[in-house]
Amino acid sequence: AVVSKYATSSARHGTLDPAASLRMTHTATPTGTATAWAGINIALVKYWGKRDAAANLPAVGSLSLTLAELGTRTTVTFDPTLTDDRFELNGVARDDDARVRALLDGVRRLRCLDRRARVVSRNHVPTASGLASSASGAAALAVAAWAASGGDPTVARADAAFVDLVRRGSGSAPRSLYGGLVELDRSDGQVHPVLPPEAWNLRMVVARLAHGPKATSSREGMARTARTSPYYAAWIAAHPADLVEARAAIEARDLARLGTVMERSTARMHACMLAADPPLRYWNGRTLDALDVVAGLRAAGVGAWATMDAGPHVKVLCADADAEAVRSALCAVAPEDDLQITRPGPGAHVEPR
Ligand code: 2P0
Repeated sequence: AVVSKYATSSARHGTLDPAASLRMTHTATPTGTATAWAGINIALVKYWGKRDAAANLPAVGSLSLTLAELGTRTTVTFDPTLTDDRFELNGVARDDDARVRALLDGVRRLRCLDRRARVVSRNHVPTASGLASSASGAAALAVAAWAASGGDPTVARADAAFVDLVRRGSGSAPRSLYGGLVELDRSDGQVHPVLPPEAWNLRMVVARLAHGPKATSSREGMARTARTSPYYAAWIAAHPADLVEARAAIEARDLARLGTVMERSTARMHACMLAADPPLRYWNGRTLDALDVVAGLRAAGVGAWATMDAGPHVKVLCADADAEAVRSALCAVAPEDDLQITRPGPGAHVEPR
């Protein structure tokens, strides 16, 4: 039998050897296979920039909403007959993906396992387009691999060593480990649930405004911004106040206040990127058209606030009751197939076989 000796006290405080707390006391006879779902998360207060590239520690904290309908489903099988890891994404073999290997190696290290894995993953969101598929991808992979090794992911997500592993996969991925509103702490790169998905009737209307991958990866974009943007120091300095404001808005369930700080954080992040050399512009013309639509909705009394990440797509935060009005207004800039009303969703979890 698998005996997982999970000494949470040392792990929680991150003092002793965090890896030791995750190791199993007996040789693993893993359940072998597990499937996990992770929703994408959209930052309301943005993360952009790293204070430690090796550990992928963020230069700023962040606060996000995990979504129910968009995300990644991944099956991991630790297979004793394999001599190498296998990875398939959306039906295409990508065996040499370095981030997938690194994440699997991390799970093997923490779980004292040496079997290779077969990983089959599907994104229910456009890949690498600036719609956060790297976050849901890393979270789903980590949770599936952890469960396939016989571990309990709901325990692991509170553990510093596991979260470090997920964050190395993608800086925003730990936020997908929890549902609803989630905060990632700058100080230790750990993640904390702020409000469960059912606690507030929020909606995020997603407008997909381009097809195909983005030109510059977030990782490269962040490095360039930190190296060349004269506004980078100001972005870092002004950022903590946005987190304080967002927490207060959530506490008060004040959507207008939360939407306002989200738009401000978005504008400051993109201003900082635009000042990089060469400039980093993830928006396209339709991004601006969508922002005009949102401004028009607000002028007409509809509570709607927009945000953009490392891509041209616009995500509009609103109340449940206004979501249909927002979606239909956005028909002016995108075909119906590229618009979706999404809800707050659960954290990454194992799905029943
Ligand atoms: C965010 N983004 O907070 C910000 C806003 C994009 C813009 O986190 O290099 O895939 O793996 O840490 O997490 C996207 O970047 O980058 C991102 P790495 P990640 O959601």
